[in-house]
Amino acid sequence: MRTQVAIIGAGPSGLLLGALLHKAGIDAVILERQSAEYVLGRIRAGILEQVAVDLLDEVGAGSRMHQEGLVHGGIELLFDGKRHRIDLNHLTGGKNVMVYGQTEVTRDLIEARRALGLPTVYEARNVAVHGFDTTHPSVTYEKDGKTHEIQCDFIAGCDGFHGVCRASVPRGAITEYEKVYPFGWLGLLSDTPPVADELIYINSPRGFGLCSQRSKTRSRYYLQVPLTDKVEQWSDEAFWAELRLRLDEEGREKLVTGPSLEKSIAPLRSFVTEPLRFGRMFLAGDAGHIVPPTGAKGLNLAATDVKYLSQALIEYYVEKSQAGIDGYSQRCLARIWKAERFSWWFTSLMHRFPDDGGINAKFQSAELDYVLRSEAAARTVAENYVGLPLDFND
Ligand code: RFL
Ligand code: PHB
Repeated sequence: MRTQVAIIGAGPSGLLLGALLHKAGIDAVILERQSAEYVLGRIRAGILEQVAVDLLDEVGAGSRMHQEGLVHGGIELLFDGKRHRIDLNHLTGGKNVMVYGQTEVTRDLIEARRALGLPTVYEARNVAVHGFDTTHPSVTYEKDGKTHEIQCDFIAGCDGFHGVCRASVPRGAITEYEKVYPFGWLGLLSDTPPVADELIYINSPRGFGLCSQRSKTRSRYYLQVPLTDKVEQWSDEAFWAELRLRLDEEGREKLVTGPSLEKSIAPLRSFVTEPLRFGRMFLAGDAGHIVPPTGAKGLNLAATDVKYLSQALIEYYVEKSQAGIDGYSQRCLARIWKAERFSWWFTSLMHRFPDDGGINAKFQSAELDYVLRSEAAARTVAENYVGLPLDFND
């Protein structure tokens, strides 16, 4: 079998790349290790920047998002039992974010791809990438007991943090920057109305908390927990009790609890791979970088990586120019490092750091006070939270 671009991974980055390439008349096949049901069962991101909203519209997969998504013009920061609103809309001259779950984004992209009859191979085992340092790369995989081979012009590594593409690059050709945080997030999804209209990011002496949502009737909450905690140790009752302790009085009164639909613990890390291009293979999304979720940037960065990659490939096929491909890494990394910086800063502002003698809490109070008193500082937070423009670094 032959295609122009072999895409590894059918998460949001692989699916969106497939859609952008199709729109430009470029053929692609997507190989995914899991089943579609498994991919849709992973509960992850909840916030889309305008840039990501625009990309879903661009590929014609945005209509349900506009019907069911919730537009938010602000977020709340809860410190010392008091809420402080960051007016995203006012501070950015009219920009907002969209509350629409990654599960739904993925579902819409899968549906759009199915409707167009575009090829996705689910449950592709032992995917391996070959010859990406030559002009004729290929990909092999196993399915139904047979080995298959796809010849291609390019390989797009959209296979997430634990994927095969980054792992296939010779160690000497890659630099990885990593910071692992000494805590994780325990998340709980429930069919209960959200505790507030907007998201509440909580800095409490007991640790960070986040009140997020998926709709008017479905909530997503997170608690900072030690890395040693196991999800089985946390009954739903224990989760709700701890969240109550981290909330303010109004939150405690309004919190509606219920059985969890899903509960999981995610570690927090900042991670960037340089470069993101290795001959004819590109890394995009979580395959190339991870942000701690505090800034809600992971899915959005995945979307902008593949926008840049699609532009580079379109330049190659339509304008017969290598320039976009040559500039891909640098263009993505300029955006990625800014999102990494913001996510690290917001994580540092909001979490309890173990064994620090209390100095971080003092830095955090001073930082918050500054953000609340200086409109320039608040605008910096808002501008980054809603997402920098796509051409910010060009
Ligand atoms: P994904 O979603 O991990 O998809 C990669 C796909 O590749 C497949 N795969 C393979 N396929 C074939 N062969 C192999 N060898 C393969 N190895 C892996 C996998 O099965 C998978 O289907 O990466 P992608 O597409 O780059 O998307 C990235 C996003 O998923 C991620 O950045 C976000 O979820 C991060 N994130 C958030 N991002 C936001 O923008 N806003 C948020 O509010 C937000 N909240 C979050 C988050 C991530 C979280 N966790 C659990 C990490 C909250 C949490 C708790
Ligand atoms: C979520 O709803 O899952 C979510 C929202 C905001 C974040 C992280 C996760 O910063």
